[in-house]
Amino acid sequence: MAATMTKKDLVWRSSELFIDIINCRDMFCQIRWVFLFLLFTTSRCWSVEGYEREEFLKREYSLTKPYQGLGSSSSSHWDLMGTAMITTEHVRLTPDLQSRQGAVWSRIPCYLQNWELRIHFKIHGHGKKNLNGDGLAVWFTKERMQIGPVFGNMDLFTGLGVFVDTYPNDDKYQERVFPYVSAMVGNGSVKYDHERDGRPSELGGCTAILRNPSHDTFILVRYLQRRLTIMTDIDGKQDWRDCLDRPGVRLPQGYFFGASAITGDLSDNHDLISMKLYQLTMPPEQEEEEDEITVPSVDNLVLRSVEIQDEGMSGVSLFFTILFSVLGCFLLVVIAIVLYGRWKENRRKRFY
Ligand SMILES: *[C@@H]1O[C@H](CO)[C@@H](O)[C@H](O)[C@H]1NC(C)=O
Ligand SMILES: [Ca+2]
Repeated sequence: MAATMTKKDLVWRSSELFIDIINCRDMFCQIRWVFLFLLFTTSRCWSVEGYEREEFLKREYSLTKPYQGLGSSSSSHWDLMGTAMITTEHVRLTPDLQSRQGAVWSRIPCYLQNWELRIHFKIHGHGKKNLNGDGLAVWFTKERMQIGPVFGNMDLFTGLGVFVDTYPNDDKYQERVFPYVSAMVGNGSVKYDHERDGRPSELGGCTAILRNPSHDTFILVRYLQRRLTIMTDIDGKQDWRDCLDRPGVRLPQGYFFGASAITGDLSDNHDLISMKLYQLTMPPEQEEEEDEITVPSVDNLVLRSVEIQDEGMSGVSLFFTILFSVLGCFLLVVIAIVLYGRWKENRRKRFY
């Protein structure tokens, strides 16, 4: 429906231009109109970014104000769970209180091939920097409505998780400044490593200073031709900044959109203001015939697994083991020599 409306719109505007051209008296004016018309039509086409975003959001996959009947009514497209609560201004996934988990889940599986999700949210609370937590996540997964430890959702999920991690659990790596936005693709058997802030399985990410903002904060997740792109708009400048860009991401169709948040010993208000889903369309000649994807995966992804890290550690400990063994042997030899000397001396003393 959205596509036909855009086309109708285009035809209407074109005919208006045409009338203007006819009304033009001199040739210069007509040329100018033709030029403008060409510019207008070509810019409407795919030239700039190679794809088109439909103007109208997909209502059935979007969560917007007013959140009438959300969760309760049978006509609602979304379910609420845990501590998630609706106000007129937002859906509060968790309040600024300890040990809360809340989520919203779309009821309708999404079969769009290419899409863009824009999330308008706000994370705020009383805690000082790094004395707040734990963050929120946006999901496109096979499973839905399962409270759990991964930002309020189940572990071993199947699909895409985009995390806004506001607390550094792993303080070994001081180089990473939090809050940190990252993404992970799970296939049902990869664990999210909470203690290491998900580093072993992450596809990439970026620092995003977005807590207690004085302006609106947004994250954009785009899935186009197996390319996952994440951008942030958190400075109040209405400008998207690159965060993550990864080709070769295979996500099956028919998964559910959702958002969740969690607090632990530390807390924050995790507020969702809107989630807007847009369909993206490619020009027909660039549309690829895709084999059906059944299990989510990422091409050429090497999981930085615990084993690899352990090998690195044991390499260091091996060095020290050898070092101390050599030192130990050296010490034993020294002691032996000293003892032998004493023993020889004693024997000499006994002889005389
Ligand atoms: C899931 O991913 C892991 C790590 O890449 C891999 O070892 C495992 O075989 C995958 N499982 C399935 C069902 O594809
Ligand atoms: Ca964390």
